[in-house]
Amino acid sequence: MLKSFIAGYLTLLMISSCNNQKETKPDAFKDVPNRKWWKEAVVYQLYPRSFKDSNGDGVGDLKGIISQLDYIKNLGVDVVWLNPVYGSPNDDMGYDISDYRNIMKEMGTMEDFDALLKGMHERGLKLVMDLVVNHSSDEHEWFKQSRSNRDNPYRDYYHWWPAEKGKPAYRWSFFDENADAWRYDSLTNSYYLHYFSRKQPDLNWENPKLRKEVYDLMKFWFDKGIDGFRMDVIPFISKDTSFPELPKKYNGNYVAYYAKGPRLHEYLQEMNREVLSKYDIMTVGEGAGVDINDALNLVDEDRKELQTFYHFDHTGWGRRKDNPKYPDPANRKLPDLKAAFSKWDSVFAQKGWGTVYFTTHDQSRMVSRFGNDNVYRNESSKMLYTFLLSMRATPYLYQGDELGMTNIRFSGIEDYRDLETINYYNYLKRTGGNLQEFLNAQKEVARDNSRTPVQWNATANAGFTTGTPWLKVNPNYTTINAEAAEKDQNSILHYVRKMIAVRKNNPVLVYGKYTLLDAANPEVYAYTRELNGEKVLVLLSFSDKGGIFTLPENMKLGDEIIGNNKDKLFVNNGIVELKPWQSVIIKLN
Ligand code: TEU
Ligand code: CA
Repeated sequence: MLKSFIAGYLTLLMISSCNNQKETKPDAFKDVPNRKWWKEAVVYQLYPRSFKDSNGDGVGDLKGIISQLDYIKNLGVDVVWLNPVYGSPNDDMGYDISDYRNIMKEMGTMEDFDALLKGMHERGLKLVMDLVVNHSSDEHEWFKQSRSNRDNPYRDYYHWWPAEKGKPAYRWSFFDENADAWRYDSLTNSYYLHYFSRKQPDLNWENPKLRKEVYDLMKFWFDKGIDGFRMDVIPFISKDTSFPELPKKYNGNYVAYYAKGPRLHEYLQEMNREVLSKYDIMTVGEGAGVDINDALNLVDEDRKELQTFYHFDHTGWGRRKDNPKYPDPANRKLPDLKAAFSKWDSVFAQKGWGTVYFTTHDQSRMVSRFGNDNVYRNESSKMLYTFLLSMRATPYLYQGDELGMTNIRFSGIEDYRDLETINYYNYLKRTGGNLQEFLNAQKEVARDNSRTPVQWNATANAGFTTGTPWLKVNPNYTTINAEAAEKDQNSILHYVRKMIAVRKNNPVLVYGKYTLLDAANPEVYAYTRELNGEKVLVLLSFSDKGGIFTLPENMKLGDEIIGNNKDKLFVNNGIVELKPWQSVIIKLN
């Protein structure tokens, strides 16, 4: 026993830790064909309400972002995706737009916006805005007109159902307290359609006038110089306007049904022709309801629709299959997570391009959900970034994850600001549901977990605001904050910068072929990436127990490119023993 241990120790591979990767080698990508800047870009998602408040009203704003542009630039990211900053009554925090060509009062002015865009471009950062055109706010002028009279010229900008035809077939609503997407409006004795809240009526894309309005407003922003759009629930824009009962084949899956409208591709091709093709910009569609069979059709270059979109497959991981509003620890099996990401890699293996992310403003915190936000917060955050930045897809990094921010886990309903949580709570209350069970579940699932203010330093309210923040600051800001991370060379923040630089210096991590290894391994996620004869191995422990990985025959480990652990990787007779949440990228000889 002791003898074999010593023998093993002697064969221990000594791998030198990574050298300075900060400077991007200019020629690193020179042999790669069919390059696109948006494939190579690293995107930082910025939720402006919670980023930085400049005037003490408790709400983040454009001037606040401007004050932190160097922080963003220093991460090494290329693109910022900014959540909606347009005119909005904020029923759904900006996803209910009342004025598409203006800036929300709380966020600042159009002058501030122009200054922000200029400041970003001066630093070589690109700006991607949110395009929310499946629905508008009910306070948009179009809707005010539309609902006023059945003969109003704006009537057909939305979907109306005259009450004399009887009640329309049921449609499920994401956010309505009654879970019903048709709402009766007595003003014209009609129902209007809203897949989201009742203050978010769905726009009628059947109407060419509405489509032209959308294309015009897109041009308005492109002409200002923005670099792209993230398109909110874009697969939902086309509807079967006869509104039949939900077809049986969907088996109650409204989201899948909503994403399969009959004219979706026609609209996207028209949008491409009229607008997108005229600019060098990037597009990313929010792919709610899109399955692997539809996916390529949206992003196949030859079809001229979108460039990329993001899927939701891994967001059901660790959640109840029948109702993802509730966590289910039994559904947290690593092989399932690998299968989801591997499946989506294969969809775009020949054509098209994907994205990869863990957190968004709609998902809870990365480290709380996929890592261990307690004892292994540092290691597991770094491991998760190693994954995001070594996949063959455009990575999206969400604000605050680079600091290892965690779920806030509110205990009472009064702390929440998100309508999804509040309206579902009211729905359960009305229908006699289990409120305590729901509140417990929201500690893990609620969208507000990722929307708490960015923790800048250890002063009051984490330096986010001098006033009262619109959503409470996580009390752990006294230790988890940007200022502390900056001073600590071992911080997640420093690692993220290093890992971004590694991606930028290693085209194999962007374009290389992805091959999953040891699919059934319950603790280790292992894969290779391969490009032009160069090959690397990525090993990731997703466990408090670390994990064991057996090297395939003939695999020869070379230099370590990056690792999240100070100690050398332990390799004994072809067996790699990973420490808890350890991650490493190694060259293969
Ligand atoms: O989200 C659309 C979407 O698919 C949601 O169902 C999402 O999965 C849900 O919020 C998860 O709990 C987009 C935006 O990202 C979201 O913030 C908006 O609320 C929604 O559209 C309506 O515009
Ligand atoms: Ca403010």
